Amino acid sequence: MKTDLDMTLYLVTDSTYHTEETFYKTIEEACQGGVTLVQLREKNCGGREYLEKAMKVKAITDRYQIPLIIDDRVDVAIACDAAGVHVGSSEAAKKAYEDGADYLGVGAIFPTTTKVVTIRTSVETLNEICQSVPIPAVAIGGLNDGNMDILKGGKMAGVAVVSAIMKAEDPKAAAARLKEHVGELRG
Ligand code: TZP
Repeated sequence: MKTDLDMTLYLVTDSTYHTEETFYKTIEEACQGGVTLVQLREKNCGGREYLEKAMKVKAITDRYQIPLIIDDRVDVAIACDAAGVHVGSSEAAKKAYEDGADYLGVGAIFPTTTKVVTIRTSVETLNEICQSVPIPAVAIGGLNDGNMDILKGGKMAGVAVVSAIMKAEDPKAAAARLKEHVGELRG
């Protein structure tokens, strides 16, 4: 995986509440709004369909020079020349690092409406993790413009969101606002 990724505002996609058209449009607008990294996350897709989607998303992210990560499928990541693959791990942070993880997603910071098996994680735990492993950690889970102040002063490399962009009426504006907010959090 490329290791110099900018994780400031990390969009994790969710196609479940989108038509094909609005799905790609939302990703494109999020790129225009300033997301710094995109993960294609599909949980109900066969390999061929996943790759087709990955190629389409990659064509979009390439236009904005934004790296694309593929969730769970190394073969799809290689086939579409993605920047990396996201491998979910329920292991403790240190173990994931020792096993070779390049970065960690830590959460859920808040309850999430996205379909995912996760446990709540406090900001204190997030900060402890950030200090105990030398790889970047992004905060994830229920985060949006209205509640991310809770992360103020945190050592995370960035903030990852699904709904705050994928469900936004104006994904470009939402991404721009979120990115500015992450910048403020870091002071
Ligand atoms: N991993 C931990 S929480 C989560 C993932 C993929 C979902 C985050 O979604 P949302 O909509 O930003 O709460």
